[in-house]
Amino acid sequence: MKIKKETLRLYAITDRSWLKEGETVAMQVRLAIEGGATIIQMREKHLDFDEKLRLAFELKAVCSQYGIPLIINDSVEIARLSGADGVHLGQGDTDIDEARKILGDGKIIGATAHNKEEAVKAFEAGADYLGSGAVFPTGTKSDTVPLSFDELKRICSAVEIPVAAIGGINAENVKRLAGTGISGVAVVSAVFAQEDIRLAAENLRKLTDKVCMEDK
Ligand code: TZP
Ligand code: MG
Repeated sequence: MKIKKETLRLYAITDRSWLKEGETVAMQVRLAIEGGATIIQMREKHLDFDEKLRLAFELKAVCSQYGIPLIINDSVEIARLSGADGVHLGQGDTDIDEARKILGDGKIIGATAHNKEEAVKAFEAGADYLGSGAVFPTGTKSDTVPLSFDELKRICSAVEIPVAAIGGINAENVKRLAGTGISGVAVVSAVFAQEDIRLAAENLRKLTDKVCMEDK
């Protein structure tokens, strides 16, 4: 499904390791959306299939209340069964055309692209958006490879779908992405690890809006 650039503006990715006492992922997602997250990804690597499915249903209900799309990381099957809005596929996950056959044209398929070649391949295979990084060092994912701003620029100009930068992005460094052509930023810790999730999302959304508007 074609998505607007603005939909990718502040892409908040869940991580239950940041839950405070008495807090649930659904509560965190609600705060992120109220602060200005424009799209949510459920990324819970350590849950088993049934737990992931249960959480996906719960998050879908929250996201639907606000009209915000819910994307499932890695699993086409969880995306399909939960009625989520789409799936995000890494280079090692299901092929994009296979995912499209299962989910249909009405769903969003996002893909990871580490360079221009992967970006063009994913675009031609029918991806609706790209996630590209890591643009900054991150403690959230251990196996990231640095992505230069120049390569990010090449990725953005090579495809006709929106691109979100990912990896170590926060309120202090987001400005440095101006001029790359990104449509938004995808973050875990800059939103979900913060004391006040709603305020953190609101602040990062404002800063990211500025970065992306300047590029227009
Ligand atoms: N993929 C590339 S970097 C990354 C993922 C999932 C982690 C992003 O997390 P953070 O906390 O925003 O650096
Ligand atoms: Mg994956």
